[in-house]
Amino acid sequence: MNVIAPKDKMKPADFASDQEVRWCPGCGDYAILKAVQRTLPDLDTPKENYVFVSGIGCSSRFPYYMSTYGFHTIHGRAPAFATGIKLANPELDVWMVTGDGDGFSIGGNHMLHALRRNADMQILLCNNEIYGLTKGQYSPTSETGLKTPSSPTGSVESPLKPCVFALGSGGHFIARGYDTQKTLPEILKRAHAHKGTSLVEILQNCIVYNDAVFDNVLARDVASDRQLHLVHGEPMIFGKDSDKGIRFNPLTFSLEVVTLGQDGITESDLLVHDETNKSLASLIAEMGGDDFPTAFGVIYCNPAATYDENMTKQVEQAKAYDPEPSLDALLRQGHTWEV
Ligand SMILES: Cc1ncc(C[n+]2csc(CCOP(=O)(O)OP(=O)(O)O)c2C)c(N)n1
Ligand code: SF4
Repeated sequence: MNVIAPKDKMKPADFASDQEVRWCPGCGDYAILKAVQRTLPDLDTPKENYVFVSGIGCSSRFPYYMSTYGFHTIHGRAPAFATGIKLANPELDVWMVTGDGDGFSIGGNHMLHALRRNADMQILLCNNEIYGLTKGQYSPTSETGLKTPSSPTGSVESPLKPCVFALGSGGHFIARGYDTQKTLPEILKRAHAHKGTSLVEILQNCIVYNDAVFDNVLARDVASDRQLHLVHGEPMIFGKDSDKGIRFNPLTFSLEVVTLGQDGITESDLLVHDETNKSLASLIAEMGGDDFPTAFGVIYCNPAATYDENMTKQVEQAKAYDPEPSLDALLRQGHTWEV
């Protein structure tokens, strides 16, 4: 009897290419790259089926550094390439990597339709709230008042919130993490397990043009009070003494931060995370700023039929209806006329 030896499990190093990484020393993109390389060996995809697709920006150099198939495409148009790749060969495991400028400025419209269509792929949004590659102009996610070469007296725009945008666009999987987060691979695995378009916003430090912009949420001394790590089915508790929580106030139809033990408040008063609840997801996606912690983890997960499934089905139906279609006949049907 022939025994087939089990294939050795891939290692993170197997996904690192031989290209010299050209990000600035200390850039958050390094940690994101490592997190992705740590994630892939645990997935059930054959190595040759991975495809990384990006637009233009520092973060969009990602495919060069992965030892997988990849496309470094044009500014803002990665969703169109990624969708086309998935439709042409649904066996492929498509990962799109983009920045806040690439994905939400020039690429905002394409991003909207990718989320709405729901082809099965992962979108990793490296959000550093700035244009890194073009030397620090403000981006759609930059804070109001940010002074940059293109907003010398401060941006007067209100920042776009990627997770809120994704929910509004009809996205079915929306999560948030940050570059140096130890559990980022777990979030990426959940995104991968979801059948449909998954958007993962990853807060990413640009050490050169927007350094420490997330320190009010991520710095060690404030982290436990400024971060809420979501667990489906668990009450929303945070704070360094695990004594703070999120409650829904039905009178104001809004969330509020409460302290356990104060005014008779107990754990049973707190909201329990339900990642399938879209109304709850939109309240959680908005959290942050001075009054609320920022939510990390899976904000929304509610699978639906995917674009690639629907399209494959439609093609099969069309073939069954007419096994020998003629393009010429198709062009000549209906209203045609001689000029
Ligand atoms: C059509 C077009 N317009 C503008 C540019 C210039 N450009 C290249 S990258 C970029 C912004 C990148 O910012 P972001 O997506 O946030 O990525 P980061 O570099 O911060 O990772 C711009 C405006 C371009 N390459 N092509
Ligand atoms: S400019 Fe910013 S985003 Fe670009 S490589 Fe340098 S640190 Fe990273």
